[in-house]
Formats: sequence, structure tokens, C-alpha cells
Amino acid sequence: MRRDYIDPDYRPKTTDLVCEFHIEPAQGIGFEEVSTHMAGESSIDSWTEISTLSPELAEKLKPHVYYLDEASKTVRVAYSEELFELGSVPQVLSAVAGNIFSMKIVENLRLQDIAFPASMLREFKGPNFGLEGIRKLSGISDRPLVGTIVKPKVGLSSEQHAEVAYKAFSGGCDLVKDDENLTDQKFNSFEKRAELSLKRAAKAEAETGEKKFYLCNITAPTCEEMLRRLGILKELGASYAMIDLVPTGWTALQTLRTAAEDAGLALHAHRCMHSAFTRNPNHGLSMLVVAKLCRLIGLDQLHIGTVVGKMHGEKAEVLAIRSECVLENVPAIEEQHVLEQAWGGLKPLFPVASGGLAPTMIPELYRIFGKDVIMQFGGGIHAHPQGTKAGACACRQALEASLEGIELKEYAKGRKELGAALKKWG
Ligand code: CAP
Ligand code: MG
Repeated sequence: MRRDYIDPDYRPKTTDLVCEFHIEPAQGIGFEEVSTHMAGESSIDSWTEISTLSPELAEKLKPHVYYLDEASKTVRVAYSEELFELGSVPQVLSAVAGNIFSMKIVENLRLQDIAFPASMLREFKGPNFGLEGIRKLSGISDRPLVGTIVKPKVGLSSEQHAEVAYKAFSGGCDLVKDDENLTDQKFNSFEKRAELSLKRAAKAEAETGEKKFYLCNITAPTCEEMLRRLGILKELGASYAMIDLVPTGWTALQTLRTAAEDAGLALHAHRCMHSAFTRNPNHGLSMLVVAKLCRLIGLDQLHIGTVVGKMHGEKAEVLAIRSECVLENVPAIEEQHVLEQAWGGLKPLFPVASGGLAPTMIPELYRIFGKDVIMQFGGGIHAHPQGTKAGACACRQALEASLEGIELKEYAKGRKELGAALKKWG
């Protein structure tokens, strides 16, 4: 007989880490059976009762499956904080998002949310800049920030890349970033691109009187190389570094967080590859969990979805992710599988909406996200009929119209950039 961890009378302690799972048992396995074994496998158990685990130790460390609802396939488990290395995201994931996905008794399993106890929050720094810090840095307090991704994703030389960045800055972009798959290729080396693009950012800053940020992608094969690239950005006077958070991994992010603070750089996190494990609603882990881990670790900006653009993500889900980025106290939302979370003073991070956006979507984006969002347009700027500069200008015009509550069609009168964008994207 293996242990039974089902305990509906248990009330999670403030020191417990609580997880909500969606569980579908394999054929012939009962819901309670799979729930209790999953809780055991993610904490102290093996597949059979082990003599090395004394009853006293088991009692002290056992998980509590305190909520089970077979109809909604939902289970909540409270784990003692003693099971965890409190400041290690990799260790926490090895436990509550580790072996359990491989169990034969599980047909589908999804980690919907993790509610972190205060003891764990204290072990993490959270964002160094965060939403408010970025606002201070940019001097922009009253509107969304506008950014672009240099396109094509890869293929331009460093000089061409810097020129596109300059046009985007001149047209009105606050931020210009690399694409996720641009790192240090033969045609466009990291060092040269960083140097030239930062120079062009400074030129545009002087010419426009607005702050201009270039976000160079430091994603690299090792942490050492990533830190070296971070050092180069610091030397060149950058304000930001960008990282592909999933391909580089949690250890890289935790390493980078400290180094970025020492270097005085803000961190922009691109979430490419997240959908490999977040997209299936029945299996994997949620983007909400990814976002919470990013805030915990302390990234300053994170892609969260757009609702209206080219990437998947329903409005309710995207807004729940947004809440985890910006609120101090997140209330539970049963139907979104969101657990209550108090953030213990960890700073909010700046949410980024990106992916398939055009200037004509700005009024809708503003309605959905309000002013605390960074709107990023790749194709939506570089495919503008009059070019990149006009594309960036059209975005700023559409944003001005949205802030003033004026219809785009009306605002486009006498503004040829917005007019052309409306013609193209309606
Ligand atoms: C957007 C983008 C970003 C996506 C990522 C792209 O370009 O550069 O990587 O926003 O998606 O490569 O698709 P476009 P998400 O504006 O031309 O689509 O933000 O959902 O992680
Ligand atoms: Mg991209």
C-alpha cells in the first residue's frame, strides 16, 4: 500500500507552496488514485512504499491533496516549504513540474498555477526596474510605450539592422529590439550590431529629444557567454538586454538577474517556445506559471500576448497573466485556474503585447490593456507602404488618437502616415 495524501480537511498553511493541477487519469485509473500518486511523486514518494522513509519523516513532509473536483478535473496540492530550495526555480520545477508529466497513470496533466508562500518570495529579488523603473528611465508616465522588432528576423547586416532601428526610432518608436532568433550570426555579429544600433539610438535620441532604447538579444549557448555579452552592452552604454527565456532556461535567467542589476541594465524577456508546453489546455504548464516565475526571478518586461494579434491566447487568459505582472494582490479566479497570490512587495513587471499587430489595432489594444503596456509592431511597422519611419509614425499617431478618444479615421485627416496605414490594414 502506498500512502494516501488526500486530505480535504487540510487548510494550506501560509508557509505552504500550493499548486493547482488539471488531471486526466489514464484508462482504468481512478481520479483519487492518480491525484494522490501525483502528489507523492512530486514530493517524497517512489512507486512503492520505501523503507527509508520513516513514518515521522513522511508525516512531516507529506503533500496534502486538499481539494479534488473530478467534474472539473481539478486538484489542489499544498506542499510544505521544507521540500524546496526556496530560491531555486529549477528545483521547484523539478518537483512540481518534473516526473509527474511522465507517469503512465496520467493521461493528461497540466500545472495551472503555483501560489508562492512569503518565505519563497523573500528569497527572490523580483524586477529591479519593473514597470515603474522603466517608466522613470523612459520619462514616459502617461502612455503605453511603442516598440518594434527589426525585420526581417534574420538576414540583415549589422549596418542595415542599425539603419532600420534608426528609422524606427526617428519615426517615433521608444524601443527597438532584436528578433528572437537573432543572436551572433556571421552576417550580423552581436558586437557590431550592438555598437552600431546603440549609436543610432543615441543619434535619434538627440534629434527627437525622446529617450530611445535598443534591446539587444544576449541569448547565447552558455551563461558565461551571455554574461560576456551583457558586459559588452554595459560598456556600450545600453540600458537593456534582451533574452529568450525558454531556450536559455531558468538557471540562465536567475544568473542574469543578478548580473543585470550589477550592470544597471533592464531585462526584456521574449517567451518564444513557451507554447511547446503552455498551449495544450489539458497538458503541460500554463503561461500564467511562466509569467509568475519571471516576476519572481525579476525580469523587467515580458511578452504576455495581444488578444487581437497573430498568436493564440484568449482575452481572459491574457488578462489573468497581465494581473500577475502588475498587481500586488492577485485575487483567485476559479474559472481561469488562478490561485490567490500576494506578491510581498516584489515590483510589477512591464507587460508586452506583441505578435501580428498593426497600427490600426491600437485603439483596441488600449481598451484591453490600458496604458501600462508596451505595444510592439514588427510587420505592422516595416510593412507600412511608406517604409519603416512612416510605420513608426503611424503607430504614434494611432496612439495619440486612442489617448484622446478620437476615431482613427478622423485623426488620419492630414496625417498621411496613419492614412496609409488605415488604407493598408483598415
Ligand atoms: C513579432 C515577433 C515576436 C512575437 C512573439 C515575431 O513580430 O517579433 O517574436 O511577438 O510572440 O517574431 O513574431 P510581428 P509573443 O509584429 O511582425 O508579428 O509576443 O506572443 O510571445
Ligand atoms: Mg520575433
